Amino acid sequence: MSTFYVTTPIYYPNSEPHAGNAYTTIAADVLARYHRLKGNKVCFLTGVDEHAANVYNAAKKEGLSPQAYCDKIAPTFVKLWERLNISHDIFFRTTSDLHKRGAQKFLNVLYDNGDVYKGKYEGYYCLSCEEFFSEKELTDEKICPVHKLPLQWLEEENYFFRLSKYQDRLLAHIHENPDFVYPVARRNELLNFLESGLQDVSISRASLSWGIPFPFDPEHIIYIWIEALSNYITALGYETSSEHYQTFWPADVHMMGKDITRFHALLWPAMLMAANLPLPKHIVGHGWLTKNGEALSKTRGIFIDMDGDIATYGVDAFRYYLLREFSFGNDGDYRPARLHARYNADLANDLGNLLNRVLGLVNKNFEAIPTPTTPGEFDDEVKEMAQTTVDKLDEHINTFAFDTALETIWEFVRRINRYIQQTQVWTLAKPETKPRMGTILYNSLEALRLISVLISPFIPETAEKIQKQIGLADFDTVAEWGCLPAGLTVSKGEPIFPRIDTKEQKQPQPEAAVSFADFQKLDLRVALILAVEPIEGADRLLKLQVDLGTEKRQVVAGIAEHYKPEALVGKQVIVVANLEPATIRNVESHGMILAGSGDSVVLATLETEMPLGTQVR
Ligand code: ME8
Repeated sequence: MSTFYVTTPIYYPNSEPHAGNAYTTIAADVLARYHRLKGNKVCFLTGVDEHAANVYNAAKKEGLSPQAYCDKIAPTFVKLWERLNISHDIFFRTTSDLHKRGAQKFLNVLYDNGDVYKGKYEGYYCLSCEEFFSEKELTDEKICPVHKLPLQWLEEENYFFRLSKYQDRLLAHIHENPDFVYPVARRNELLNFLESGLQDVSISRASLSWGIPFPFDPEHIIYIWIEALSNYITALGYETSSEHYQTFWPADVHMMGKDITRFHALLWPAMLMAANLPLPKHIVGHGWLTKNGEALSKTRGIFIDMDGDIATYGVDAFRYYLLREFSFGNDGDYRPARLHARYNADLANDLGNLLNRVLGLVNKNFEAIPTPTTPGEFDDEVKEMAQTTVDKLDEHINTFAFDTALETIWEFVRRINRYIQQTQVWTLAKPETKPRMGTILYNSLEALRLISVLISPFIPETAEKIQKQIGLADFDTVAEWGCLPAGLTVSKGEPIFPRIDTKEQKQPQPEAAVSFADFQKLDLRVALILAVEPIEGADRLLKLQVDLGTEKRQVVAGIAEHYKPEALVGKQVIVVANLEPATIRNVESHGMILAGSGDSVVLATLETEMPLGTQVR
């Protein structure tokens, strides 16, 4: 059995957790759940980084001891993780004895190996980042580039770690292991930084009292980052080299935001090299979640209303939105209207309606899940797609492309919707076609079972609901086609994602009546999308080449936020062929593509394909 060890950062408990922390933790949870699903032995670690100056200051403000303050805040993290269905194995606190003893042992090893020495340090320090900034990184105001708060001048006698000694080994490691740091942009940032040279880092503080004392000089406490990074091994039982530690170290994935990738990809590996320990396999630094374009920040009071959105849409919709909407390595702007749109389009419509429709047909026509006796058109295609979906999903998860992973599953969901449509299964209730009807419904339910397995790392509650409705007693984890037993009694099928209409949403007003003669002026034609390209500088627009049967045209469509270019090629659409040509963002457009346009945008198509150029009336 393979093992899989995934971690989140340990978060500062200077205040309650926010959506940025949730984002990282949900992503790590997907990995942990996915690997459990594959039968791997998993350890998922998260926790809090308690010995921080910002924690000390927050405690002081409330008139509490730092420990009492941590004891109050740490449980709010646990509570949020429960609410978000996070399946961590360890919630670690750095005020625990296990950590204190482990961190001290680790420092002793660094010292004994000759990589710790005493020297003098002075510089500008950010109490929120817990980091010194060099003059060249700062403007005259000496403001923290991350928190935009004034920095403090610190001068003291410190212990130093010989980070510079590891420059060449780090460079070689990152070059030789192209997948050590994800995504590539982050790797390049690090390589640039490394090329400019590494300096030794100060790893002790004499002026602070809140922290873990140096094992060989109790006047000093261990610099928070050194102590914090070591949590990834101390939590496993590094101190006693426990069996757990031996099983899981080195970590498979350290998941975090891009703000702290440098600590994890340079300082931490250098410390591990100094201690002769193996390095973690992947350092994944995702982008910033922003709100109205601004970074979320405990310090500056910019946050996302998680409670409100979860109360309205449910935990799974929140998890789904975060993972589906943003490309994982890039920044993403959180927009409640987009959550709403995704809920109605992807969850309620594509998935929820599919389940409901299939269960409805089974209930109406059969006593229980029918036996698939009568293969027919499209069955093999659906089965093949099931297998390619499983394979592609694995690839995407292994490269942390959560959005593409979900899109891959949803392509399959939409394929099953089309299967229902293509086979017109609801028309097959007559005795002579009923066996075929039973087979199509069996296949659709098997597809839904498989879909429930594949979505379970992302939206576990929904996955369970689907399996219960299908009639499975225990959660079935087999990601292979053909495992659904016939004969199960399915449930009536409560909607798993009831459609939500916002109150303020305006009901579309009927337009003023047009004459039939006016309507006839429109030349609507069936067309095939041949090629699609993005338009530079226009996030919402795509440039499409379409075939109208008699001619080819270029059309600009405002659908880039709803469709990926590659998902459009080969689709039949309806084009307004006699619209005046227009130039949009310097690109000529000769016609318009029809689409349903509400919370989401969905292309209008014919129920079954027709010859290109066919008139639509
Ligand atoms: O840095 N968008 O803790 P921290 C996305 N204790 N993710 C965000 C985010 C945002 N706007 N804001 C925060 C620390 N995060 C140290 C870590 S680890 C040995 C020590 C997430 O409470 C993201 O994962 O400041 C980021 O790296 C982390 O929270 C920082 O949490």
